[in-house]
Amino acid sequence: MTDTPLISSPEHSVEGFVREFLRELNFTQGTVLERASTNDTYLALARTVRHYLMARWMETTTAHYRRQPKAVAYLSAEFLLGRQLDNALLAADLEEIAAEALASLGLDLDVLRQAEVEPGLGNGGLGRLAACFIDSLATMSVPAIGYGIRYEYGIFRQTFVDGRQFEEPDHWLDNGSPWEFAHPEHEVTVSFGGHTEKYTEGEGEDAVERSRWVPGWQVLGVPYNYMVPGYRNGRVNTLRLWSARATHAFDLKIFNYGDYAEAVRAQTFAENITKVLYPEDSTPQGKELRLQQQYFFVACSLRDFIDQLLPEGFDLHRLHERICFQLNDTHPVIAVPELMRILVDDHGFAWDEAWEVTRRCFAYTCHTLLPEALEVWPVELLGRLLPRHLEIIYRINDEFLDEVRETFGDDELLVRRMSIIAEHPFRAVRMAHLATVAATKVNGVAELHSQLLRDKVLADFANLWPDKFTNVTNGVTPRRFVRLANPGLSALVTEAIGDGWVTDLDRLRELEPFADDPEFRRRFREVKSANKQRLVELLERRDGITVPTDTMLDVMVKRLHEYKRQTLKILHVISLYDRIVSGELDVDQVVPRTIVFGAKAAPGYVMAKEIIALINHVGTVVNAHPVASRVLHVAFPANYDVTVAETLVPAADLSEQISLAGKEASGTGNMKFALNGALTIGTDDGANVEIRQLVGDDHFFLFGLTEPEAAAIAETGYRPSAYYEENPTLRRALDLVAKGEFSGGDRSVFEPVVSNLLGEDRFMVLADFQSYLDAQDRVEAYYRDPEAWSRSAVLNVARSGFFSSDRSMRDYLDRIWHAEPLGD
Ligand code: GPQ
Repeated sequence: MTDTPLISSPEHSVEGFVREFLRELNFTQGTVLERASTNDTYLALARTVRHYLMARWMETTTAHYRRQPKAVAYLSAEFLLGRQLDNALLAADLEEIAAEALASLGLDLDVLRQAEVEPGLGNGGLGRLAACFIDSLATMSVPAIGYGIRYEYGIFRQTFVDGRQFEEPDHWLDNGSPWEFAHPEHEVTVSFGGHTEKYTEGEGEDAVERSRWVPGWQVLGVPYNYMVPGYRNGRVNTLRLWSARATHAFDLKIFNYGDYAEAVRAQTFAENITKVLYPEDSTPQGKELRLQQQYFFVACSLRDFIDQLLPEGFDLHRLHERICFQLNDTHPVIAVPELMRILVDDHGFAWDEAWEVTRRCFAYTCHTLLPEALEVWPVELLGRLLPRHLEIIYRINDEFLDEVRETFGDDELLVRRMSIIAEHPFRAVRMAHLATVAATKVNGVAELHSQLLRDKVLADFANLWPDKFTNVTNGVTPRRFVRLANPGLSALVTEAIGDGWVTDLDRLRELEPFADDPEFRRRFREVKSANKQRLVELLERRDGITVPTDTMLDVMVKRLHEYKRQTLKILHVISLYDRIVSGELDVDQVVPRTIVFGAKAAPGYVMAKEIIALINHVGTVVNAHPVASRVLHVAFPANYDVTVAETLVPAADLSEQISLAGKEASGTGNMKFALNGALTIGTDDGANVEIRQLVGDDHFFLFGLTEPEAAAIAETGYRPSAYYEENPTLRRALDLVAKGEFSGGDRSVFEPVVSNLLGEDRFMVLADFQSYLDAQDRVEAYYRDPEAWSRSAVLNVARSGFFSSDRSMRDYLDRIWHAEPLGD
């Protein structure tokens, strides 16, 4: 088969760009420059940029079809992409051309940038990680496809009313979505419900008992393709997100009965599946619709890969030679029984043959250590929605438990612990166990996390299959989070060591000598200060928040979760306030700081929402206090998202990474801050451990219990009130909250927060309080010496190259996928 020749890309010049842009504005957007709205011009601009990438996209896709290399399919319920325009301009090397072209038409690229609504198709770290990974895979020319869900509503928009969080729907598609390509002609059918039936295949001696699924209802999955451009390497990979529609047959039948309204209702029912992203991060809710979402996207994706991307007649016994399905946490794990079903029921494989193939096609990444974050599905629900899959899971479990008994003897306690099926408090499928049994490899996302998975969370499995377990420390893409987010630092670094670092971040090491160069440090500080100025302007414009310029910028941005301990940070602020107001601290001796929070809470997570309210109320009081506000300022812009992060991270001096040791799997914000020259104050947790090892103890503010210490305290019985009783500073801070200092004298408002800390304090905030305050004192002292501070900051940049997601991808390729970049 020969391919039709491709229309060549528009001319890579200002004139070429102008021509293409005007064509788009006139012929696609249907307007003229003089009457175009900002959204019209943004859409025309986006489509123009798209055209430059189109030929590369088609060529990459064609190369994959032709050469049939081993590929990676990254299955993830979340891809938190962030804005697309800048990344596409960067990849296509069009930044300057576009700016000039637009300027020649009297348009400002900066203004058009702001018109883009980011696709918020993820909750936080896990979804953003997926977006970084597909960026790196494209940049490294690895044959890879991302598969996920095209939610009509992404993560909710957060607003504050009287300091309390309210949620509003995220209408991200309202103004048009120029980065996606719908392909209804490639729709696939997904089944649900119904029952299974036994039947006999063959006769006499050859007869085999088989089971088949008789589904109860079906929906269609329509693929939407997104470009994933590699950085200036001529490659554009694909992200394929699925959207649910009612089946035509279903419609027709009901329409023919004359029940028009019922037919439309059925349509809505089907389309509900991809309507909204579940906003719980690390705390699954076990909702039926969520299981529908999971099966829906996974079934679409497997069908797509097997039926569309493999050549006709491909021998599925060799499927593992062509693909590794990477399971991003347990959300896509229902893919395991689905592949078994496809092989056994649709392709007539014997069970053992099918299992042999299946267990070589999957790898599983676990992203948590919290027991409540491990997904389980009630057997009743799974059996009702996916009866055939439940049968398959039971059989996988039976054979697995036989293996356990063979290896360890009849240890029924062990068997019960390891079983894929939990019996208490209700019968349920443990998705992490299913994933671990099926996967070729299981990985954690930072050294400490992988160690704790082996030693604690999945210890029985690691005993059985020690070689199955491995680590891949997370990473972040340097394109978005340094090159684009921090143009000042990028220019400075490039001037010093050339621009090779953008795709080879280890090269940042070459900056080390510059840390000792006073002129370089001065320019580094200049960049930091300009970045702060940008942030100040953003907060003013976006939120109407006024913050001082040129103070120490102390930032804690991440989902609101008790284990992440935003309460510890706010107790520090309260304590500073208290000591300033009481005169214990001389206000003129305090280093002025601006403390910025950004955090969304899951809408049903009551305590997290109380903590948000507390932060906002403390902020109001501190910012209004005539003395305290001279040195302290608290800002909590609502609706923290990727776009805000891109301005906030480069401006930060101090990065707060203060989870209780042993609770944060990795963190990725920590990496972004270090790469942008913030110093970390952090516990010995997640990837903080590796950051500290790399940047050096002298350039990192460590505090708090270690994981073994915290575990030992939990073992012997933790008594938070003891810390309260023994530590007057802590007592005063908590008493201020309790007596209503931040709630207009009303003692009831934050009573739940205070009593939780004093009574339970599951994440040992009080135990780490003094150690945290001491570390903050060290921060303050160090910050007074700008030369020392900026030297450390430069060394943080120079030594954080390891945290590129390109390195993460190399590790996955070597240790897990055994796939390779596609050469020219
Ligand atoms: N993470 Cl289980 C999420 O963002 N959502 C989740 O549902 C789970 C984990 C995070 C995790 O908390 C961070 O420590 C990691 O850095 C991040 O995943 C990416 O691995």
